[in-house]
Amino acid sequence: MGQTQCYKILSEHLVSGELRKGESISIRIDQTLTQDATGTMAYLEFESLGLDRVRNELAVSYVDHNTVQVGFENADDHEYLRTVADNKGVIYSRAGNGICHQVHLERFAEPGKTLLGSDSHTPTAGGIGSFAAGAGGLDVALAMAGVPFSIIAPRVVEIRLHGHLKPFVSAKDVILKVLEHFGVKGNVNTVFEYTGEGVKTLSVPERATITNMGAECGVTTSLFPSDENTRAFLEAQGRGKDYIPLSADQDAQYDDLFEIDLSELEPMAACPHSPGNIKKVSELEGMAVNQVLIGSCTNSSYMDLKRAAAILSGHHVAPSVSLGVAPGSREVFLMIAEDGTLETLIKAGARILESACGFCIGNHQSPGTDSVSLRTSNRNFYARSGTASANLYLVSPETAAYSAITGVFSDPRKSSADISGITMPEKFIIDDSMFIKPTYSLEIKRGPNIGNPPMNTPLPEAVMGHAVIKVGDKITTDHIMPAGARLKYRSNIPRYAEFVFESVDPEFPKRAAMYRDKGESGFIIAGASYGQGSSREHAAICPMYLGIRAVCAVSIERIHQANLCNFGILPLIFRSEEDYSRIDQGDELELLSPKEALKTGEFILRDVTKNIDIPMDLFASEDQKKMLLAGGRLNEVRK
Ligand code: MIC
Ligand code: SF4
Repeated sequence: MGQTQCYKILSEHLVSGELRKGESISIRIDQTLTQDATGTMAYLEFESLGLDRVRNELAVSYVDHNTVQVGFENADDHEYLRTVADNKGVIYSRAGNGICHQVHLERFAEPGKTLLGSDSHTPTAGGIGSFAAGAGGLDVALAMAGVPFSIIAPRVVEIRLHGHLKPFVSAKDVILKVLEHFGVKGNVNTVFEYTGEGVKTLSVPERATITNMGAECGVTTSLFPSDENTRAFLEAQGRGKDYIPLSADQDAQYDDLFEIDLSELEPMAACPHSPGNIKKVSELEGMAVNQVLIGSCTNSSYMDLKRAAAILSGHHVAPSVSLGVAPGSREVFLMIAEDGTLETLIKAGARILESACGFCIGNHQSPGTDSVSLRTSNRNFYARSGTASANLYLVSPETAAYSAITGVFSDPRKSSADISGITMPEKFIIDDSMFIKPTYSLEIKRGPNIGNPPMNTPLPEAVMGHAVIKVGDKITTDHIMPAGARLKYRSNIPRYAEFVFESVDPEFPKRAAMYRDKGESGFIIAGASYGQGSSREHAAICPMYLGIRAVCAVSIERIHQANLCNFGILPLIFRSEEDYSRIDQGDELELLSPKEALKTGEFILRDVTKNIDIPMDLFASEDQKKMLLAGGRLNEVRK
């Protein structure tokens, strides 16, 4: 039987386990990437392993998230990252060089390699045929130490593309269609593999838009084959030597099939407050728009900006709209500066933003009260933009640009612009001067805001306490640990912990700390798909710091489940979903014989207040069970 592309790469990298769907396996990681917001903790954790240098093939540290620098904290973080990278053998991509995923795709990602990144959008590199997954910082720190990465051998879903996109319909509309079909939950331990004739019509950056936002479905990664378009892209990047052809065998067997006729697609939008809440742009036409932002790791490539500029050319942004454009990388910035695209954007009234995550993570450009913001990014979670009452719609650069001119939600197919002549360049401007190669000579500098990674205590004999909070379905890591204005505390856990669940229940940290200080173990009660979204391990570390020992949920997303285990928090699942509604916030709870239960994975949660026993399951590998017993992975590896 033929192999899928996914299993070809996995079998090349298999270190332990049997490569069979559903089995726990570990794989060798070739490349790692970190970004500054998760990176400081990842390098602090790496330092605590006591190794003199990284052991994997390539490690890159990007600075792209915290570049606003209000106060000294971000600048200190950058200096720590620069010095620790030099000291430990990591390439440092300076602030200004661009967004990690876009830059990695341009300069480092390779077909057939494995890549682990401390950011959930690491699968962007799947657009070039790399098996690229997001993980918590500690998992990436361990991969840098040469420790294999554990995953569940995934089910592989074939997404077969036919036809070709019509003008003004774009790669973003493809992934929005995928999101409409698969939704944002229920796709754990799954890989999307794109096949079919339609694949050939998409360039590598277009493919990367699609694999980038596959993260919103919760899949482990998404993959495109490596073909002639991949070769052309790598050659245009001066990296022709990195090309290898790679695709699934003709007779590969998949677990599911979803077919898309690209020719029939139309512009789509993800509506508030979920990337899975999909409508056609034609259904939203006429709605007044206040803000349009083009950029982020999803849609900030050279071609994205060229197409947006072609639509804007000769027009001016509507008086009611603020238009911002953030090129995804310095390479893109140089390209648009050289060919006049930048001038077109400026003349159209665009505010040119730094080549960084910026608006996407709510760092700046928070929209006005109750306003409508159209963005080309990948997440429109509640309050992520910094304005809880705003309504965010995720759209293609074409829809964004055209709506910026009209001032209302508009179908870009009505634009009179000629975009037919816009094609991929044969050569990109290559300038690697913002990467700093390690010299192994600098002393590591830590500013006053940078603490040590906190450790948990081993699993106690009795886990007793209260349901400190009860939340509903689809709680994202943005709900748990806000970014935006709070990002600068990423290296300072006690301070950052003051903002856990800020947009849901601002009293949570005080309440949790009060129970913790009485010696109790805290419980979080949650609905389905708890912890979806980002890879930020702070969503486990900060609750841990506040005394949380167990999350009892209807379901938990993959990266967050791993982060909880890494920090000694039990990720427990209701055996019967209805039991979720039997527990109330404030109930007194106890896990019966937790150490014994850990062995079997079958727990009994006693609700002392209601006098009921609730069966819970722990779905964890043997390694994860050991971590949970030890109170987290750091306790284990430092033994
Ligand atoms: C995100 O898009 O949510 C982030 C910010 O890039 C996160 C990482 C983080 O929280 O630092 C992610 O996607 O993993
Ligand atoms: Fe940055 Fe946004 Fe991409 Fe996250 S999703 S890496 S914040 S651009």
